[in-house]
Amino acid sequence: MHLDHDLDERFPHRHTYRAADPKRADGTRRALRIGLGGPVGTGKTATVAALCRALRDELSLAVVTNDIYTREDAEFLLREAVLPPERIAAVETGACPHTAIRDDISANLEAVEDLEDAVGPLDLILVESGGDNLTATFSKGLVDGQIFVIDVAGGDDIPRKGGPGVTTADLLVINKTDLAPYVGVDLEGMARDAKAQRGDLPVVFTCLKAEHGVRPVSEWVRARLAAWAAGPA
Ligand SMILES: Nc1nc2c(ncn2[C@@H]2O[C@H](COP(=O)(O)OP(=O)(O)O)[C@@H](O)[C@H]2O)c(=O)[nH]1
Ligand SMILES: [Mg+2]
Repeated sequence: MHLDHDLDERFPHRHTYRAADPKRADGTRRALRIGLGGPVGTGKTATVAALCRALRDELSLAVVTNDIYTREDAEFLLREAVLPPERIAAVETGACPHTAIRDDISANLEAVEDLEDAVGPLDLILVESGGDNLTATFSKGLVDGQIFVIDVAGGDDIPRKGGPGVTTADLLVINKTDLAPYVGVDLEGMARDAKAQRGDLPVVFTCLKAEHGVRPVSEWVRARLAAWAAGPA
């Protein structure tokens, strides 16, 4: 019927807000899936690269990147050799990048599941969003936790402006602290504004240009993994 068809168009079948099953078909606990969102250029790919370098010796990792029309982020990660090539998958989202992580997540789910099949069992899969504005969030059907990355160069009013990424992400990363003196940004003010928006949800400041600059994020990921592994099998 006409009306049903309209509904099908608006709500594709794999559209879901439910958390994906935490178990594999064989009953073991599947990889923890962490999404990284945030505006273009804030340092999502740099964070993914640094996390891979920090964690790859102790964990079995894979990455899914989302680009609008290209495979640029995946190609950067391949060039940097942060992981073996078979552990990096690219989804070309076309049109609107946040649709592919929030509404019709089927291409991303397929990429995640294919990685588990091809190189699993995996401990952790990082999913980088194509990046757009402050409204991008991941469907809970795609990831188990989300990191939102903003940067100092975007201005110190970003935390105050809020939006679902800033207010509800499981971890807010404020990157490029090295640029603060050049752009006249007050980091303490940013921290206060972020706290006002987020209450007890964690906020970390990073400078990925510094050695071990990703450590506050990798420590958060380790803690999430420990909690995930301790969950029911
Ligand atoms: N100065 C500075 N530049 C950074 C930092 N982190 C990332 N960048 C640079 O910012 C640019 C955008 O980073 P990228 O990870 O591609 O951003 P994405 O679009 O969010 O994935 C690149 O040129 C990075 O080298 C940082 O902490 N400080
Ligand atoms: Mg990127």
